[in-house]
Amino acid sequence: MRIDVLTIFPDYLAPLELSLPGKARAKGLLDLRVHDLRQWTHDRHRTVDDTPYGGGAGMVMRPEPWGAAFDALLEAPEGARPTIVFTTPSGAPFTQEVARELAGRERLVFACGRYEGIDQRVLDHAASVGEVREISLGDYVLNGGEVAALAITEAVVRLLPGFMGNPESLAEESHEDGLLEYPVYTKPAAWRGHEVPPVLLSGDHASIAAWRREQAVRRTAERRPDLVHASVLLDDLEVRLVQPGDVGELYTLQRACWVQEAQDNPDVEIPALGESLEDVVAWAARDHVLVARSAGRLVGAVRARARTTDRGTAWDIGRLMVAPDLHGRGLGRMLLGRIEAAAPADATSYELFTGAGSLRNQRMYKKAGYRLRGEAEPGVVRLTKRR
Ligand code: JD8
Repeated sequence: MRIDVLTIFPDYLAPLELSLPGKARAKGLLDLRVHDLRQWTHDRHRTVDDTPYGGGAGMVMRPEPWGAAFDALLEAPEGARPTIVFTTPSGAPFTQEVARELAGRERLVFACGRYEGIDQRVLDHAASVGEVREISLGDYVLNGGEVAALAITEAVVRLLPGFMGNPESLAEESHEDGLLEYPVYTKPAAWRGHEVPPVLLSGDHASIAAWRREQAVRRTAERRPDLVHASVLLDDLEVRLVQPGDVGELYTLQRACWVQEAQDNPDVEIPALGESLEDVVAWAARDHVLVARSAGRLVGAVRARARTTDRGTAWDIGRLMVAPDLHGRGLGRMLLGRIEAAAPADATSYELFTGAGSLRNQRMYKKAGYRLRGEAEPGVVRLTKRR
């Protein structure tokens, strides 16, 4: 693989000389070249930026140096069609899947911007000389694209065939099987009063593998429910729209799940406990209702409906329920993610309510990005999240 990096701060990419990419180069797996963009300027000040058309703060990177750089780097028509990666906060999220995809390319060219960004015509032009990918490292703002190019290069190069001593180890990694890493330990078996989990000292490989999987599922459910495919949480879990045949179980599950709410909020009237079967039939037909089923039983559900406000459409989420015996597996967080994803395109916010005394629920909602918005009525708190 050949990788070219275009930047006005070439020293920023010096770490690529070290560690992984350094070894890949030694193994002849990687031809890595870092270029100072200013070599394609022709004025005394080697200018790469100018003021933005339309006004506004900051400076924009001029197109000419980029055009000249691409001309120089891509002049060999017989060369492999390059994938030109613009690292940008407005790009598609970088993931292990994208890393695997890029690792299959023969040639990558990283265009690292600075200032307020690169003149858009550079990206439009680049599409005529290669495949253009706009990729973001994550939802936070950096001062330039170099850090992202560094990270993406490391994630890609380590996937190059022949690079990892034991390619098997790749398969077990986070994001490779959709789960986060399980906790790892090494000697000594006891350290400052902390013991290594006994199963890891047992030599029972089946139990060790089961423990590691259980830990990985638990961590993923708690920290990254968005990564959790339903079937990971419960072997044969199915999530789908409610059907008439579910409503009896839905009524029963609702009554079971709101017992805890009544205990946590003794002075609060709980509508869910006051509803009849007919009431549940009515809202199951009116609202967008998802149910989760496993092993032939209804194990969870959630409903939502759109509400027009003066600040756009709100997606009112409610009746999020998980069978009490299945708490702690991330089912609630997964259902919350699913119902959010089902919101209409014009929804601008999510809104839900829970008991002021339902601290476990509130913790889960806050972890999911919701903010407390005070008491909607005595003993009931309102939480919202911008979409
Ligand atoms: C490229 C210029 C700075 C960004 C005004 C601050 C990636 N995940 C990511 N966060 N930030 C970047 C990134 C930031 C960049 C450039 C990538 C070029 N900036 C700009 C817009 C707001 N300044 C990134 N990948």
